Amino acid sequence: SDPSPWWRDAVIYQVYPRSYADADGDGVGDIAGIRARLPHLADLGVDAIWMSPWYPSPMADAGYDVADFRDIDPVFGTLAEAEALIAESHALGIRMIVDIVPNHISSAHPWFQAALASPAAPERDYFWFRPGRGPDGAGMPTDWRGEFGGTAWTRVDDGAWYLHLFTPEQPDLNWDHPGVRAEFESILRFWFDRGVDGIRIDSAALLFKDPALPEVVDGRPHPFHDLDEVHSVYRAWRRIADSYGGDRALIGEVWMPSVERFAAYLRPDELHAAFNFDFLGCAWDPALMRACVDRTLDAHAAVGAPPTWVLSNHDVTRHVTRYGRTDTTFSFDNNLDGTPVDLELGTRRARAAALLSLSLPGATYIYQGEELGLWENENIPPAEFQDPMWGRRGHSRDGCRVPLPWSGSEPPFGFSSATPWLPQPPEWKDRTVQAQTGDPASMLELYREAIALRRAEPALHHTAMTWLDVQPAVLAYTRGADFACVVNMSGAAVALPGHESLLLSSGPLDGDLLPPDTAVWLRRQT
Ligand code: ISL
Repeated sequence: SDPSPWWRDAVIYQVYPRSYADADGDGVGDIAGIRARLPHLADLGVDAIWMSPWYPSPMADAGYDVADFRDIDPVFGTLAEAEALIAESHALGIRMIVDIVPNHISSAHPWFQAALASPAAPERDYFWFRPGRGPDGAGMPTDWRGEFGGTAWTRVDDGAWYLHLFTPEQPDLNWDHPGVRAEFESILRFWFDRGVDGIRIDSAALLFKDPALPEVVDGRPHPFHDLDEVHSVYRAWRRIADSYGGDRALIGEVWMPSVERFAAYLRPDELHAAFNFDFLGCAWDPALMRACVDRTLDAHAAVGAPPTWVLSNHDVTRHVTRYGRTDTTFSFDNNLDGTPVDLELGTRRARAAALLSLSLPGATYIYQGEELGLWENENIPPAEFQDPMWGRRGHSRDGCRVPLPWSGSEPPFGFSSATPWLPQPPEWKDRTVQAQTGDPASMLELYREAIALRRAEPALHHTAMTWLDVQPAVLAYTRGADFACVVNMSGAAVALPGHESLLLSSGPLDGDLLPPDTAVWLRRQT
């Protein structure tokens, strides 16, 4: 009933706990490190933290293989420390969102261990165990391909196969089983009872499978993606969230080719918000970007949900690198084809993109390190890759997961006293928090200033945006009565539209001209 709940226009910062800060000196980030570095997030001015998984896990998929949703992995700390972090964040006015992974659990989870112990174990029904095809059952039950590439079935000692859309260490749960529903509803309550303000739902459109296990055929309903039954789960979760007083948010990771199917998740009785992968995947191109913004606004307006703006996360190539690619091809994935990357260009565009994503209507997500202008580490030796996607798809997500540089002039840059779990580029010496603090030209000070202005600027809260016509390769729009954002995506400098004052600029101006790949926030004449 609050007309402007926090999740509608929050700035939400994704903490990837392995790589934020390491207090205990094992080379892996931990909760004690996050607590010690909480002032960084308070100075940045974010409204909320989204914590990637911190639960006990064999770490086959960096913690997205959860063995116990009600505790904390010892590498990160203890449940008591997590509770202290939630309290300390709240004391700073920062909300906490935890990550729940409902499609699968770890093969080390007691349910799966019990299921393995005997074909007759009732726990088998929590999963998708099936006999194989062929006379000796040696053929996989289906030809489904896993989400990371590779096969989606693994055979156990008694001859049965189980389904895993990700790695074999992540068996898929059977959501037709009432025990699975009950367990996750209880897990939601467990974290809401500990004061968390929201839940990020991993792979939210998976969960259900067509029990007939048909093959994937173009033009036929997909057997395991976006089945209608999934909505009943989120309706139940919404009732639980609402029972906590109305400001607990459900935020879905919903990758969906169709805007309509995507919007079906965003309803007053389902999810509050979902990540905008359309925007994340958009190339630095004015026509594509404008069309993407329009699609986003239309789709969300139709269902009354807040748009979200996401530039990077722990699964995709960092956007300094994406925007720095000097050809027009575009992909989330690593630069497998060796396309040249101009990091100076990428940084300039990332600065402009920050002003874009922080001034569009809705909520904005920041992936840790983006406020430092970090680029993808494309020089990690394959022998050091940790990501299971590497072995299955020939692509590693490790380059965007590298530990943050805090201080000093060489690795580990204050992240740890030990060697970090992934190598940091020595060139990050200019991108540490320490090096950037107080430097008005730095990415960090740009983010701090933009977030502070956004917070204080009434025109940036609960107002619509209207395009301003400058020229086709310039994205310009107004918010409220007197605020404007202008992003020059053309190859030449353009005249700024008339304004009363300049509020913020992503880079140096050329007199009254806005150089290419530069953005400004303006106070307009009224
Ligand atoms: O990573 C991707 C593209 O590079 C996506 O296809 C990703 O696999 C998908 O968005 C699901 O991601 C989430 O669940 C995975 C986990 O590995 C990812 O880190 C997580 O964000 C399995 O839990």
